[in-house]
Amino acid sequence: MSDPITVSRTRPDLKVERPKLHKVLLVNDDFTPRGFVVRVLRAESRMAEEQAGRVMMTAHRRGVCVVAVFTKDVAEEKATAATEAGRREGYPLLFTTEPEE
Ligand code: TYC
Repeated sequence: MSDPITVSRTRPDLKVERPKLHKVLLVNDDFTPRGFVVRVLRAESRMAEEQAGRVMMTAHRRGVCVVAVFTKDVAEEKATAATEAGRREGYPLLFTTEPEE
């Protein structure tokens, strides 16, 4: 007779950790026109006019505002694309990223 088959009933110790999310931050400056910031937010983040206006004004008043949260790669791509949209028009508009706590 063949050997009995042994089935392990203990689960392997799976540690699948959720990737840390990263914030896309809009940084205030003294030169980029408010309307242009709103246009970039609408184009790059698909935001409605009102929400884009609120995000822009929060960055304007407080220095910085969270725009959205994504995985690291996506957050970096979005920040780079939005920053480049400003550069193409000669503005110092800056989007950065940082990991969520
Ligand atoms: N502070 C700019 C101005 O008064 C407008 C502005 C808002 C620029 C938010 C950047 O992230 C920004 N024209």
